[in-house]
This record gives sequence, structure tokens and C-alpha cells, in this order.
Amino acid sequence: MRGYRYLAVACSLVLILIAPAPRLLGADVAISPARAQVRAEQADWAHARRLDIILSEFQFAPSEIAVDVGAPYVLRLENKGWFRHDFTAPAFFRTVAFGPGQSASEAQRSGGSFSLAPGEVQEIEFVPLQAGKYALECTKPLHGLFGMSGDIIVR
Ligand SMILES: [Cu+2]
Repeated sequence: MRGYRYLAVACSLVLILIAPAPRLLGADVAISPARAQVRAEQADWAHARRLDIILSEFQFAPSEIAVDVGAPYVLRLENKGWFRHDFTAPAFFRTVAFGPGQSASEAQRSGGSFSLAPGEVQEIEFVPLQAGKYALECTKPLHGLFGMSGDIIVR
């Protein structure tokens, strides 16, 4: 009898530990490539919304970026600083469908990071697929600490 009681307690503990996991991981769940591909092909890129972000020492301007699930965006990054900076948001880029450009392969190669030399401009076409709040930062040494970080909010 005692064994059953231990078993019941053990099962309860397992359920308590497992149950909240999907919700906690919600912002970081990867979208299936097939689903992302379909969303990218259906998107109306000619009417994509434009987001302009300036990178410099040591900030993103603006540092809070809000986007809507399902809408196509062109994210235009421009490095107006003296140093190389990057736009790094791996959890966010795992949940988007990329447009027809080179951004998808670049994001995959770099783990969700776009690196810009001084004066460089890059455009990234994407459709957000999953609501959540995602961290953005520049991963160059100390840049995040100096304030080069932000949030991407997907509504
Ligand atoms: Cu930087």
C-alpha cells in the first residue's frame, strides 16, 4: 500500500513539473519550417510594413519594436556608428517566416544574428508567427552592458 502512495506522490510531482512547461516555453517554441514557408509565400511583400532601426554606440533606435502576427515587414537596419554592431534576436527569428531574400539563410547560419559594418544597411523581410516578447541585443563585447539591447513585442 505504501508503494502506491509513493507512486501517486511521484506522479503528481511529475505532472506539476511538466504542466507549466509549454506555457513557459511559449515564446521560444520554433515554428515548423513548412508552416513558415507557407506564410512567407502567402505574404503580400509589395505592401510590407517598414521598420527602420538605427544601430550606433551603444543603442538601437528605437529599442522597442512592436509587430503584429501575420503581417509582412521589411526591417531596415542601418549602422550609423563607428564600430561593427549586430542585431541579435535568436528566439524571435526562430518564430518568423522569412521573405524571398537572403535573410533566412543568414539567420540560420548566424543563429538569429545580423552583423553590420559601419555604414552598412541590411533589409530583412519577415512575417511574425508567434506572439510574445523577445530579447534583442548587440553581442559585441560590452555593447549590451552599455545599453545596446531592446525588446521585440509580437502582438
Ligand atoms: Cu554594438
